[in-house]
Amino acid sequence: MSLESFDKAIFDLTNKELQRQCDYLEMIASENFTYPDVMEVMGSILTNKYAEGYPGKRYYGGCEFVDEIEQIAIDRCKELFGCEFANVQPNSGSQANQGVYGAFLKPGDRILGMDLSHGGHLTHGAKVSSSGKYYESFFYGVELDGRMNYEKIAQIAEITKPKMIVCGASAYTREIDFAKFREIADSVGAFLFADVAHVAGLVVAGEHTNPFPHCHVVSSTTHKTLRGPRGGIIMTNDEEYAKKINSSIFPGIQGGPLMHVIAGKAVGFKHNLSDEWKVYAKQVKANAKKLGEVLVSRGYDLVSGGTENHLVLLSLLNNDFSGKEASNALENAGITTNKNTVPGETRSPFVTSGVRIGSPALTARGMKEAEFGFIANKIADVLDDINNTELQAKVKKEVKELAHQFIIYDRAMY
Ligand code: DSN
Repeated sequence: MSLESFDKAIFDLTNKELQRQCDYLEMIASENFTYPDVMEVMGSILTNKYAEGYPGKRYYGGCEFVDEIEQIAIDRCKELFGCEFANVQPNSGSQANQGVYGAFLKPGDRILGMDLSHGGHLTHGAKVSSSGKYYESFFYGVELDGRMNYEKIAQIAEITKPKMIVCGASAYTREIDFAKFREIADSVGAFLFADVAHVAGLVVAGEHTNPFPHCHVVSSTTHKTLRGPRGGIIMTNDEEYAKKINSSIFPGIQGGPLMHVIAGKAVGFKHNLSDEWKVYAKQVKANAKKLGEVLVSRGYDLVSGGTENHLVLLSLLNNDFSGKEASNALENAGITTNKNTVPGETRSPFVTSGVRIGSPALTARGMKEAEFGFIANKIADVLDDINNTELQAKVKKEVKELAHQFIIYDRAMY
């Protein structure tokens, strides 16, 4: 029986979501459109298989084919990042990070990560996350110019003496200097952990500095700039660390691995290893740059003044409307973004003075600088007259027309 006849409610809602993804301009910096072949394998019979353990060392029979699949995913992941060991089982980026902490820390140990309100991530020690509950977390941030000050981070490390330093961000527009972080970590005898979820797709294309060989352990998600299935990975060059990571993930915090997703990771990695990937990653950066340039030319402030990666962070500290109002107005105009705090924030985290805008998803649809210039002007038009709902409706029609020129999925693919 088809999904349509068995469960019309879920069938219809999934189609509505497909329509939304096709009609709107997806500019949430952490989202992307994965490949139909990745979705094909994720929707396959591989979901039926239990394979607790690792390739060649499973607790169940019948694992000969999933062993090969996981090994291919591991080998491709290592090739991509240029590292020696990879665990492709984490179900998400958060679980990957939880697995890293479990492998190297004891409850109460000190970690030093980037402040969530400065562009860090919940799992980098935020008090509401288990990373801030089980470990004693301290934070560094960015300066008012939106950039990390490595000397200041070194001073904070010197004072707080963390066992682990976490680098990596969710809303940072400049390259992260992993070598400098390693110097800081070495100066206080700390372990260096990089979470490159946001920039991984750029890293593997050589469009962002590689965290290896500087970091002891690296985690990432596979669905953001990497454009693969939703999930996590952990990598290292040290065999002893790899063993600790493996047991921290299974049996530490996970049971049976999601073999259909691991197969999706393998397929995604094959895309990431292709020559086309380098073209895509370069375009992601060029598009974000264009977006930023046009917004600045229209009088808008960007945190750090521009971007070196896949996102821009619009600062509304000097505007009389908030990040929340701006992202709502843009949503009404068919442009999906998210509100974000900015350095020097004066509004609450539920309101904010910033909007994070990313280029990965629309680049996956084939859009280039010309389209990003057009979109940036539309964003500025909407924000210039933020309460004009008629204008929002007009822009919504225009961006839908643009979106439909860049087909990403059709019903037959899915
Ligand atoms: N939720 C992701 C982001 O938007 O950056 C991070 O996990």
